[in-house]
Amino acid sequence: MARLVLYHAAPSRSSIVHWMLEEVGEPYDLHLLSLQAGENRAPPYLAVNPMGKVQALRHGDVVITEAAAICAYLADAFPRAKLSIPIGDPRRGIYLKWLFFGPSCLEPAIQDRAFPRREQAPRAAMGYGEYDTVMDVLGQAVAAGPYLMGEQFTAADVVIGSGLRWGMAFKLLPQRPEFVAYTGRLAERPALQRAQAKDQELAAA
Ligand SMILES: N[C@@H](CCC(=O)N[C@@H](CS)C(=O)NCC(=O)O)C(=O)O
Repeated sequence: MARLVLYHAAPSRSSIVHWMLEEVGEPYDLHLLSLQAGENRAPPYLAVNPMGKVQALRHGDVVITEAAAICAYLADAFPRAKLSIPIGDPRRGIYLKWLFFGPSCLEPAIQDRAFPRREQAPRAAMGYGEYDTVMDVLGQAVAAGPYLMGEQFTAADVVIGSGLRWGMAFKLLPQRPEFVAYTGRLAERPALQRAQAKDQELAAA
């Protein structure tokens, strides 16, 4: 079986895939990079991810980048973990919607809140529309629970859940009761707890 290697820096966005790998439950290695020392911009890592960003996942001969793509890949590659909605199941469309909603709507909305534009961009020109709509849509999506796809926890929860956790921690998202309840349920997952504990250890080292 080809080995899984996560190019990782703690704390950073690569904690998203770190959590996902814990959910998958297959053995993996961490290849640590120091962002402070600029290792992510040095030629050896640029050969892995020319974007110079963590994260990247190596699986045998294949390298995958972009958190949501990696989570989708892992969910499909290891179906035993039941983190994907399989091809042929009509609910897969909804699952894919949430996987893509993370990087195309939630993250840009958070980033624009963190780094406001000098001029308000026209709603029609913004892929995510506007911040409040993104919050309302997500609030509704996580209200019923326990997870985005109902009873089944999936890779989409890792992507959206990570965005909500991060945004709330940095006070860039409102403490809506639905968000608090949903991220509270996620925080109870042993896989997330393991990844977090390891990341805290790495950050302190
Ligand atoms: N779209 C990328 C975003 C990755 C990203 O922005 N990573 C940050 C860490 S949170 C990074 O590598 N920053 C270092 C830099 O750009 O120099 C993904 O989903 O993996």
